[in-house]
Amino acid sequence: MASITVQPHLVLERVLTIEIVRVTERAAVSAARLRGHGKDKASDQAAVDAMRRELNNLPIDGTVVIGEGEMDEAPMLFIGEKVGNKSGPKVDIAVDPLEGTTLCAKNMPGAIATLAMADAGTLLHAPDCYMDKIAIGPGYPKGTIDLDAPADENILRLAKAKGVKPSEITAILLDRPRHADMIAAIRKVGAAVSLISDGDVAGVIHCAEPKTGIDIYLGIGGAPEGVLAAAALRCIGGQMQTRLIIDTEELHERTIKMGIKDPRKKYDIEDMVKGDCLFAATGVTTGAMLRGVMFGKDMIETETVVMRSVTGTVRKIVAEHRQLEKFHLD
Ligand code: VTB
Repeated sequence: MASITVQPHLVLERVLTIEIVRVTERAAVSAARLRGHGKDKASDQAAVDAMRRELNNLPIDGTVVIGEGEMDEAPMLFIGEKVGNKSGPKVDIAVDPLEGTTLCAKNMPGAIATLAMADAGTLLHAPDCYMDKIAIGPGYPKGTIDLDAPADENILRLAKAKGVKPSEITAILLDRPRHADMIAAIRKVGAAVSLISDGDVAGVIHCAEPKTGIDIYLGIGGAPEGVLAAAALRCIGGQMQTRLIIDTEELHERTIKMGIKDPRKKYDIEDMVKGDCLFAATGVTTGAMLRGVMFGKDMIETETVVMRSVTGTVRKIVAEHRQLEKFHLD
C-alpha cells in the first residue's frame, strides 16, 4: 500500500487551525457575557483574559506582535509577550480579543474575537496607531486599486474591472468626520457608501464576501486591525494596500524602534503578512460575517470562521459547548 508522507509542520499547522478556534471561541464567550452592559473596558478585559489563558495552552512558542498595547503600559497580551507552552513552532501572533469593544458594550452588530498566526518574523510589527487602508475582494487584476489615487478614481477603476456602473459599487468606511471628503467624492461618482461605527477588520473582509454586497473598503482605521485584516485576505484572496499614519515625533521614534525602517512605506498584503498564516474570528454579537454567541439553558453556541492560507480553505464552525464549567473560569 502506498504510504502518504505528511510533513510534520503541516500536520501541526492543521491541528493549530482547530486549536485557534478554541482560543477565539473562549474570548468571544467571555466578552459576550457583558454584551449590552455598557462596559467597554470590562468586556475587553474578559476577552483578553480568556484569550491569554487559551493561548498559553497551545503547543506553540509564540510572540504577540499585534496586541493590546506596548509593554510599558503593562496590559496583558502586550506586544512582545510570549505565549504558548513552548512545545511547538516559533510563531508570530496578532490578536484583537474584542474587535469592537463599543459594539459589544452597546450590543450592536459586528463585534468579534479575532487572531492571526504565522511563522515567527513574518507578521508586520505595527505600532498601535492609525493606518490608511484600501481593500477589494479577489478576482481583479493586480493594480486595480491604488492607495495613493483619489477615492473616486478607485471607484471608477473598480467598476470598470467589475464590468458594472459606478452606481453598482458599494464602499464601506468607518463613520468618522475624517472621512467626510472621501464619502462625498465616492457619492459624487454615484457609488453607495456603507458606514460602520467600529469593526473594520470585518469591514475589510466583507469585500471578499459577495453576500455582504460590499465591493471596496476605504479610509483610515487602526493599524493592528489592518494587519489582522491582511492576514484574512492572504487566506481568501483580494487586494489591500496600507500605510501607517505616523504624525508625531514620538510615534516616529517608536515605529523605528519596532524595526520599521521606512515608516512611510506603502504596504501590500505580502508586506504585512510575509508568509502563510492562519486566521480565526468568532462572533460576539451577530453581524454580517458571523452569528454572535448564543447562551442556551445548558449549552452555549458559537460561530467561528477559520482560514488557512496554504490551501485557502475557509471553515465556518458552529460549536455547541456543553462543558459549561470551562467557560466559567473568570
Ligand atoms: C477601527 C475599528 C475598531 O477603532 O480600527 C477604529 O476597527 C479606528 O480608530 O473597532 P477610531 O475609533 O479612533 O476611529 C475601532 O473602532 C476600535 O476603537
